[in-house]
Amino acid sequence: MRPRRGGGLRRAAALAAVAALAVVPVVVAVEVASATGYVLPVDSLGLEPAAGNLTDGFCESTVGTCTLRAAIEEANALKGAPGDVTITVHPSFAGGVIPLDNAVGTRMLTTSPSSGATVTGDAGAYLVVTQPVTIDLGHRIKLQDAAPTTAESASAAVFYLNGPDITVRGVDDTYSSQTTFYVGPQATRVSITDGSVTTPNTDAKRFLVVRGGASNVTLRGYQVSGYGSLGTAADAPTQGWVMVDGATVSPVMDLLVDGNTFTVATPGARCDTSTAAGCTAPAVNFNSAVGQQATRFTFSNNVVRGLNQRGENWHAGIDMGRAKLTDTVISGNTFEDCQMSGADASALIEMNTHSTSSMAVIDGIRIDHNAFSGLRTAVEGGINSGVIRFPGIGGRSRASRRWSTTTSRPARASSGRRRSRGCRPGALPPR
Ligand SMILES: [Ca+2]
Ligand SMILES: [Ca+2]
Repeated sequence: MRPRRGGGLRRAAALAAVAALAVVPVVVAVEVASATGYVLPVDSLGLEPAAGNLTDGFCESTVGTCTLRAAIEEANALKGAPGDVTITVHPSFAGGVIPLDNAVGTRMLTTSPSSGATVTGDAGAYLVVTQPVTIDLGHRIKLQDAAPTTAESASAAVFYLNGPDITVRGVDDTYSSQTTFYVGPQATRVSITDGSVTTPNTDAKRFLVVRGGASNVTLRGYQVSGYGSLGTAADAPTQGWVMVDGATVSPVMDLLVDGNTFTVATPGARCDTSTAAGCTAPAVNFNSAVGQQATRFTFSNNVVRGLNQRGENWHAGIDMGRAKLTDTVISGNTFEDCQMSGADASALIEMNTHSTSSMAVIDGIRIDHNAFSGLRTAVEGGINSGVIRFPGIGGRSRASRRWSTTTSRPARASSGRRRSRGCRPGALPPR
């Protein structure tokens, strides 16, 4: 039986529907939700575009189903107020995997979103979100490269989020041959939460790209493993987990990465591009070009696990080595079982590079209550690397700086914002 599509009722109609159908529990759940606006319940694993009236709040693709693409196109056309439009998985739909390939017709965006940026691999995007919407796939629908072992078999970003008040949650194991979540320059109040992704190999290049101009972007509650691995630390990187790109002119404002787990698949294995085992990348990387800017970047309550254990390429846990950052907070994180080179390679919290012409410019940073466990160095007595490395002498004249650093986590666990009890030569603004 084809699942019922119960979405898109206006408030009054929704209330009437509740009264009329209250004896059917599943239907009640859908219709009550629609009382706050529109609910667009996906009941298909296709990528057919929307058909018919795009602003009646009724999700309908060219083949009569409600595809995720059709639901997003309807949401974009509705231009609802924040919280008004929700895309869910229909309660009686089994869910599954939406296969992604290189057929251009399956993409909402067929040109690269990378203009003005450095990471240029995304040839478009399968799904483009430009207006307020909550997309909650409830861990039931995934989008995946249909030929994961074939290079560049799905060469577009999966989600291009480029508008206001967009929440995406419950999206597991979603990847193409390029970027999973690409947050564009028009993005504001965008939240990506509550999911888990492990890629089958390194053909999936990046988990998240945040472009300059984006503001109030939150990544929270994700477990991330796999994806591409960088070459040497000095390379201009195009692969990894969270990357800031194209912010050399307009900064990223208020980027919050909180409560996530970034894990190297099979730590200690030789980096195997066919499985992503052992491949390492920074959890957050501002290194796509010199001078990527962010104002109020916060990296808090995350776990970063298993970096550099093989010692092939040395990567920072957070690579700010060539960025320009204002009022940064790195707090409450745990770095587990990571290895440092002991030689002149990346520190776990890196604000330096091998070049004085491109090291970080840091104006206000608080680093506190982070824990480092299972830490190793490859070279006993190595003195040039470290847990935290600040910009060197060559960068000292380039900006005023306010340091605030402690490296121990308090014995008493606490939630919410933690305040440094260590040296705070310059107070940072309240967050
Ligand atoms: Ca419609
Ligand atoms: Ca592939």
